[in-house]
Amino acid sequence: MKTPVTVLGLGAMGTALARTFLAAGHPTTVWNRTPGRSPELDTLGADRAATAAEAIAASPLVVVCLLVDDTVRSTLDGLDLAGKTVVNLTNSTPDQARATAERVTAAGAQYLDGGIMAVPAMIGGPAAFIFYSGVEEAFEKHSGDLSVLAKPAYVGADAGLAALYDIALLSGMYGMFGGAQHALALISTEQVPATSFTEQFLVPWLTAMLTSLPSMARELDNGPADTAGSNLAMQAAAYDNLVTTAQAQGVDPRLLAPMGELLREAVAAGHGDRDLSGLVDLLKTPAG
Ligand code: FVH
Repeated sequence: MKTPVTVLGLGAMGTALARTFLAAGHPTTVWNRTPGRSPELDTLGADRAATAAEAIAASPLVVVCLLVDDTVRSTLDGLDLAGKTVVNLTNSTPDQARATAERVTAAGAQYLDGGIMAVPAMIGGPAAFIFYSGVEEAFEKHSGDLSVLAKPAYVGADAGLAALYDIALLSGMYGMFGGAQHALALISTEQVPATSFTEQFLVPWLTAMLTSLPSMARELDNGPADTAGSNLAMQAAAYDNLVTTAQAQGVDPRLLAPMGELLREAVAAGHGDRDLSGLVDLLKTPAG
């Protein structure tokens, strides 16, 4: 028999998680603050618990997927978690994850924090992965169960690490989307169709540029190397044209402008011969 699983939270993501556990044959108990959400799960065989406590009591493996950290706290605090493995897939900061780990551990459970790198439609599919951190024994015990949701990637015993990896990837994603939104705003000022511009030019260009990331990462690990013809002094000089063009076309440069400031700072600090990896150290400085 497959491990019985409880899913707390039936938002878009919790529903996808519960549906995927059910499809894989796990006896699945669900609970949601607002009763009756995602009725299709009943047809698929889910047991619906009336309270979070009842749902937790039903399974050794408890997966939590709520809106934010506060909701996890208010849902779990005071409940009997003895002997359970609690896997919290709610988006959290590293510090929030560590604090939840302490509370859940004090309540007698083993804790894993998780960062889902997928949208709900990707759950159970080949491109989805989930970072986990926390008690390694709990991960070893349940990685098979959790792998039905997405490829599991265990990143360490510090419960905050999965959130750090998750937020690092989300930060990269929002930077990429921010650049793309700006490009689309710019091009639409001349009535260029967004679809053809995106398919013919934006996606191929961004895809080509992404291939330079591993060499930048190697520089961070191994020290500066050849800039391959695109040094920061050149980029800082050209960047002014990005902001000036945005303003001339009536596009707000607020997503773009900070990068220009950073480039100028890097050149002023003597890093003009580096490539974009030279900005990473500059970003780390204020936080120490
Ligand atoms: N959906 C996505 O694309 C992303 C993908 C990556 C991971 N995130 C994170 O997953 C968490 C849940 O996201 P979601 O998409 O399921 O969010 P919603 O559809 O808005 O559902 C929210 C659930 O949280 C429940 N909830 C809200 N407040 C409370 C509370 N005070 N006490 C108990 N439960 C609460 C809500 O219940 P209800 O409103 O139906 O009663 C939903 O079950 C999230 O951390 C994402 O960042 C998703």
